[in-house]
Amino acid sequence: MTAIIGDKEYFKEISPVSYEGPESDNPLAYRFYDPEKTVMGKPMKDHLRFAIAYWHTFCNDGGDPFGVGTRTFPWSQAADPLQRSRDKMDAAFELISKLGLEYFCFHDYDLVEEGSSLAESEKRLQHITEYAQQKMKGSNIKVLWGTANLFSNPRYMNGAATNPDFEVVAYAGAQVKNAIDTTLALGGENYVFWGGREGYLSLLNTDMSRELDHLAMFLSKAAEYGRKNGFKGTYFIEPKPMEPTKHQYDYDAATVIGFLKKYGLDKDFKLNIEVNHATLAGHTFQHELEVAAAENMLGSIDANRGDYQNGWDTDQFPHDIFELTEAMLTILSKGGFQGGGINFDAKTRRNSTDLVDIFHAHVGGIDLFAKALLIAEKILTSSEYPDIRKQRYSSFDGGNGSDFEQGKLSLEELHKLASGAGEPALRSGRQEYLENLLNRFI
Ligand code: XUL
Ligand code: CO
Repeated sequence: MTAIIGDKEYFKEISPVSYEGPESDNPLAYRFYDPEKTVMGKPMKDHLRFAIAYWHTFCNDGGDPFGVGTRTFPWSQAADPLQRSRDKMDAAFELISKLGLEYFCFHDYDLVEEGSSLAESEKRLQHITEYAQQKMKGSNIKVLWGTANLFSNPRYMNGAATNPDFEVVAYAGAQVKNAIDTTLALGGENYVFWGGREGYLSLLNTDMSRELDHLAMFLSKAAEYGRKNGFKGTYFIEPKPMEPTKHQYDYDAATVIGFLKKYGLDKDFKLNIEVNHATLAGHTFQHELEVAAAENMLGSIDANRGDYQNGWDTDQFPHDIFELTEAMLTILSKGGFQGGGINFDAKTRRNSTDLVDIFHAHVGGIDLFAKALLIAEKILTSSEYPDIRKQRYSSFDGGNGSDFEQGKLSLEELHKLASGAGEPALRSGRQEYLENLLNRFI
C-alpha cells in the first residue's frame, strides 16, 4: 500500500492541523473548524465538504503575464514526467491529510502534464489513476470533482466545444471522455464544466447561436457518456462572465440556468458558483447562490475572493466574514449543496513563496467558512432574522394575497381591490436593522 505521507514528506516542518478552539493563538490551528461538531443536525464537515484545488496548490508556480514563476516546488523536480506526477500526488495527499480534509478537485492536466499526443496523455492519465487508486485505498481522501483543461493548449484558442473547427470540437470530446473516465475510476462524486474559452473575443467572426447549439450538443453527449458508463454524480456548470475570453457564454447563474432550460439539460446539470466569478459578473456571491438555489441548482461552490479594486479573477483566499456569513445564510437555509462542497479555487500571492504559506492560506479559509457556518446557524435558530423575512411577505399568507399566488385573481380583480382600498401603507424593508443584526452575531 502507498503511504498517505510519502517517504519524501514535503511539508516536514508542518504537523497535522487540528481544532484548538477560539482561544488558540496558534496560527496553524483551527479555531472554529471542528469537523465532528454538530451544526443543525449534522457534522460541520458534512456541511462544508472542503476540497483542495490541485491546479492552484500543486501546479501554480506563481508565473503571471509579467514574469516567470517564483516557486520551485520540490515535487516538480524529477526528470521523468510520470515520476513528477507521482511526486505531486504524494505532496497532495500529504497536504490534504495534514489539513484534516477529505477531498480534492482536479483537471486532467493537473494530475499529469499533457503528452505530445492524445495517446501519450492517455497513458499518463492511466498511470496516475492507478497510483491514485492505491493512495486512496489507504486513506479517506476522495475526489469531489474532476474536469478537463480545455483552455491551456493553443488548439483551444478559439474555444473547445464552441470552436468553429469541428476537428477541435472532436479533440475536446476525446479529452472530456478521458477526464470522465479518470473521474469515474477515482470514484469522483461530481464532474465540472467550466467554460474555459467558450465565448468570443469578437462578434465580427462569431456565429453565436451556432456556437451555443454546439455547446449544448457537446454537454449532452458528455453527460450521456458518463451516465452510460456508471457516473451517478452531478454535472456542474461553473459560470464566469469573462476572462480569458471577452465574453463567456456561461456568464452568470441566471444565464446558465436559461441555457440549460432552453436545451433541456436542466435535469442533469447544477451550478458550481465561484465567489470571484460572481463579483466579476457585477453580482454578489450571495446573489449567485440565491439564483442557483431558487432553481434547486445550487450544486457546489468554488471558494475565493476578488480584489474589489481589480477587475480580474485574482482568486485570493477568502477573508471577508460578512460576505461568507451572507453566503452561509443562503446555503444553510436552502438545504446545503446538492452533491458538492467547498473547493478552494484560490491561490497564494506570487510573493508568498514559502511552502507554509499554502497552509496559512487554507487554514484561514477553512476557519472562516466554519466561523460563518456557526454564525449563520445562530442567526437562523436564535434571532429574529427568519421571522422578519417571513413577516415581510405575510400579506400573501392568506386572503387576497394567497388567492393571487394561486392564480385566482385576474387583473380586473386586482383593479377592483385596489380601487376600494386606497393608497397602500409604506412598510420598511429594515435593511440597516438586518445588516446590524448580522454584525451583532459576527
Ligand atoms: C477559472 C476557474 C477554473 C474552474 C475549473 O476561473 O475557476 O479553475 O474552476 O476549470
Ligand atoms: Co473555479
